[in-house]
Amino acid sequence: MSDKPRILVTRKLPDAVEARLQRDYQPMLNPDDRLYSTDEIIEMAANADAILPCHTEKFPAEVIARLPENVRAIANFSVGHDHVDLDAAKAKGIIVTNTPDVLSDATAEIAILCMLGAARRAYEGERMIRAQQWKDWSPTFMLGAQTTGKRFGVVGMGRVGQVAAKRARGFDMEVHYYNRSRLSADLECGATYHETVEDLLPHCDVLSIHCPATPQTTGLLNRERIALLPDGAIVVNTGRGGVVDDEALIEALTSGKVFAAGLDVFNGEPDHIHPKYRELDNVFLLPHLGSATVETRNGMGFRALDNLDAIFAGREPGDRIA
Ligand code: 8YV
Repeated sequence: MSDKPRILVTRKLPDAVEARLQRDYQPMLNPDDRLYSTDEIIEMAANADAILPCHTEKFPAEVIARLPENVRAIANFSVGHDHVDLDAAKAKGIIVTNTPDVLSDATAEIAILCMLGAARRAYEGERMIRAQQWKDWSPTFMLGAQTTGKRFGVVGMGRVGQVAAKRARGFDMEVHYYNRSRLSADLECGATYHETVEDLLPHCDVLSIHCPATPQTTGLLNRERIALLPDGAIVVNTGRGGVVDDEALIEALTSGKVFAAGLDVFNGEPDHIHPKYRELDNVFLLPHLGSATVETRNGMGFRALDNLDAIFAGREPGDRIA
């Protein structure tokens, strides 16, 4: 019998990642990519030394409590970790890791796509052509908002926020940000720091959300804060849906207070997002594609495996979060 560690892999991962798993571990793979129930995960975990989940599998305290003692680690295939109760894991002695850095470029690309898609009315244009409704052109046809030279405001200037800001500078945008702590000058790259979200918002022609979902950031973009944005601002969210109060954003999109929004993440995703988003023309919607490139998904898998390699070699994993 092999003495290689047994890894419960909850979702179908890229081929190169699964090949490395097969080489170095005894993986329980999910070739059909079926979404497992919590009960199934608990049951399969009886034969696992570690679990390699995605954000689609939830580990609140009550699930962590039910995990068998043989589970030594949860090596996430994600940078976000709002799906895992870190305190509960720590209390139970389960090591938790994530996959930072490797998805910053891909997610920042999607932020810029969301910004431009929203600002330049990409959804309306796409739909018009596909529906054979493009009949005319005129100087006042489908005018959008120009972003070049405008102000790009970032909430959450972590790794992804910093790359998004760098890309926005490519559009000559002036970068403003709020972060729990101010960055050093070399990371700030001339961006203007605001000590509170309230201070930042009036400076955002484009507001791009990159902070993690925490109890403190839940519903952060609410009615009162939206009122602080300049009229006609653009809202971009590639972080987590929970940071946005959907009713408030939809109200602002309907009134025109917010010109348009580009959203890659949602409350209730994938199939219980606010239905009104589907009806609005001034939203550019993507199904959580932030990290969805071959390079990045391989990078995330390899990073999760690097963490597992360290754990099972008795070393400290590079991306330990609990
Ligand atoms: C991933 C993400 O696709 O890593 C994250 O936090 O939001 C996504 O880009 C997903 O979480 C994978 O589990």
